[in-house]
Amino acid sequence: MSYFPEVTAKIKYEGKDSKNPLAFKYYNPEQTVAGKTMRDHLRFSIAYWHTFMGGGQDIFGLPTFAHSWHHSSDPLDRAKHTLAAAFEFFEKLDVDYYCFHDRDISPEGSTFAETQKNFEIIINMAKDLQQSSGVKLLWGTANLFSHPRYAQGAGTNPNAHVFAYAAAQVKAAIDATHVLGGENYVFWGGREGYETLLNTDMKHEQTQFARFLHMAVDYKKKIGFEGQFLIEPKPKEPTTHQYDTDAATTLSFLREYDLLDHFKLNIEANHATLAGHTFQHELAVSATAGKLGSVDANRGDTLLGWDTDQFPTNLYDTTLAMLVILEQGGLGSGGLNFDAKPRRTSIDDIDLFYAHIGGMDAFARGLLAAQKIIDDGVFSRFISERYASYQSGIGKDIMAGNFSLEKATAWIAENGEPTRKSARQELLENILNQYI
Ligand code: XUL
Ligand code: CO
Repeated sequence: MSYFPEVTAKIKYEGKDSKNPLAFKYYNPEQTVAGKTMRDHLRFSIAYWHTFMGGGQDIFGLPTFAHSWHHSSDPLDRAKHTLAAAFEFFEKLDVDYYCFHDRDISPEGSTFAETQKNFEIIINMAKDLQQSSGVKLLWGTANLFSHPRYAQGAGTNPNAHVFAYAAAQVKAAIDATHVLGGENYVFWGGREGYETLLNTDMKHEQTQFARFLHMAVDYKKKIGFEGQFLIEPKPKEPTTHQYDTDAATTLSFLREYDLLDHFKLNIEANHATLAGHTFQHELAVSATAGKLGSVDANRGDTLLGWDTDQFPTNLYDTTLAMLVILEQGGLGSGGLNFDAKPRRTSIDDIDLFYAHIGGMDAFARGLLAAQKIIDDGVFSRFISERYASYQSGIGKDIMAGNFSLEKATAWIAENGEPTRKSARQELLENILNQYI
């Protein structure tokens, strides 16, 4: 049985002049770029929740998609069909990785035990499908935000009973990720934030959230799970104030609560926009701290201002993102996970293919442009010259900690006014355009 009968073969690279909508124009998985295949550079991953569980619903409207794998009225049967459709999709799109939440891959039961039973059945099936297809798990995570019990948070819930429920759910999700050989495990603080300080003890919530994460770190060590723990910053939606607002805030939280050694960040493009930053900024803040672990590749719509989770198509964004990724030496155990959904008007199953093909081509072009920028030393040469005064004389003393306010006063008395230099922004932007 096929869920995607219109796609009769694996999607292939046909080059930029191809008119075939079911072909890659730029993503050529086996093409080598700076000693590594495009496949290994980009490590594409499919987000289970959007691609297979998304129905096209939004806050004003009902689902618009009618996927064949959702037809069964029995939740577990539906989950099995969905999993089979997912692996057919991974193989036809020729993508090596996927990501899931516990509650999108398997249904919530009427008790905790029944939920765990469902999860176990589906995880066993996923294990077999991974083995037969060679597709791997980039990361697993727990959905601690959809169920009404989590309305006031999970690790930050004012009720310890809810905290315990969330902790038990995370244990099962880490176990599943471990069994499936997941390369990472993600914590997105869905409802870990607050709406009003009139009912919130902020210090308490942050401290209990840190306890939650420490418990996960202890458990990871105990079972020998080698995957990387990741935190995914997001500034708002669903709560007004999220504790993991952006990369800098999250790094500071991890440092304050002695968690920094155990986590890296999963940076999502649309979350960066919502935080009032560029995607490149959030990637660079993480990479500068040695903490850029993985990427949720999508884009927002600045005219709408909410988390639209669109597929990435902007070549400036993909090029500048790949520049940061290449400069830090690649994605490591992370990947480019398409946390993105087709618009609710793109109602056909085939639209899922078009959407992913476009995103993959956009990142392939970003990779090629970024590598050329690096090879030509375009910006790196300018930047090192811009800071050259710190290589000798007083600059060297400043960086070595051998300067002081008194020395500065004496030195300025002798040397006077500095010579001003242009930062050349427009020229550099013109040069960037030559590479896009
Ligand atoms: C929500 C979001 C999540 C995380 C995983 O905005 O991005 O899907 O990626 O929980
Ligand atoms: Co995400």
